[in-house]
Amino acid sequence: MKTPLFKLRNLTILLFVLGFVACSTDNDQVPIEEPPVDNNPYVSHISKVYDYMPAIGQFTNKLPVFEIGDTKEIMIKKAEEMIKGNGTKPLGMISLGGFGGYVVFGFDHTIENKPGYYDFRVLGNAFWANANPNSDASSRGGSSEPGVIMVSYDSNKNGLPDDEWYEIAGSEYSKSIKEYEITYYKPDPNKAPVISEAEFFATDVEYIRWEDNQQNSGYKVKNQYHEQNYYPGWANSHKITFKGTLLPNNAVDESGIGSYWVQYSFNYGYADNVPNNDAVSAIDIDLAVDAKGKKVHLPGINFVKVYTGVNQESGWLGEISTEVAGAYDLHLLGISIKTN
Ligand SMILES: [Ca+2]
Ligand SMILES: [Ca+2]
Ligand SMILES: [Ca+2]
Repeated sequence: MKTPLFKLRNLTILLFVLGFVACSTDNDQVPIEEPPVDNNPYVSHISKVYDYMPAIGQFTNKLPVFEIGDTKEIMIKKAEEMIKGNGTKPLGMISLGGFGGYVVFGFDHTIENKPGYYDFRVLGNAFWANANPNSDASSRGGSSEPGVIMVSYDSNKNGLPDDEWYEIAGSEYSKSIKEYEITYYKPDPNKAPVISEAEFFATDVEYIRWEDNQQNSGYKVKNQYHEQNYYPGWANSHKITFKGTLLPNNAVDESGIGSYWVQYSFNYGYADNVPNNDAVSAIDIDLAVDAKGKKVHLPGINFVKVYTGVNQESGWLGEISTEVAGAYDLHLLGISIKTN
């Protein structure tokens, strides 16, 4: 399969060039030093993918491709092939689907937590919009699909991710809902699709039913751009539940008529939130907190889990779904970004 460099929706948003530039946000908590040239598409220090389960999404079963008969183990291997670097061939990309879809990977060495410096970076496919109809926008936007990052140190030294996990407390940590839970129900392929004039892009506005633990429920929409099954093809159960920290919605219909959606970036601390060569995509291990929100100091990390952190449909752009295209150790590459 030829790996698409961009999502179709990302390419399409580029066609909506209207002549404004989204304003940068002023925030003294974000890295101020730009990294040297480091957007090398060949570098990832991931050595193994331990787990992969996307949620519902327009790229689920496509990135990576699911073929009839593929087991979860095969899909994990396919995900690994995409995001494990070998230094010679370009990396691929995996999609995590909507809220909760995740990947767990590890490195062949401990990424050191250098005091006062950002330590690693998760690669995604975020990019800034060329234009934004809202010239008063207070943050940078375009295609930002923030994923929550969790880290773990191999404290029992057995080479396996069976140690305690810590969340990287990004800029939205205090505004997020902890212990959020969402359940998606497997769609019945024989169900008659529901069409809505308002959602011109949709081929079924009641495609996949979902319920969360905050008394919300709704449907995930199927769009005309992606016709495959959006429910993971290897998941046999009639429903699938994901848990985690829910970030605020970040997509806004800036046109007011559904034609121009901007997915705004958060200030710091997430995957697939800003472009890979932007200093804000760097992560400081000292942002890690335990399950009670208490700061922890880790000597380094061996494992990372990334999951889609937002539960939002952004019109014809589809659901907010984090992509992962690798990860690397900033220190190993000689990239030095101070935390203040
Ligand atoms: Ca650090
Ligand atoms: Ca371990
Ligand atoms: Ca993305």
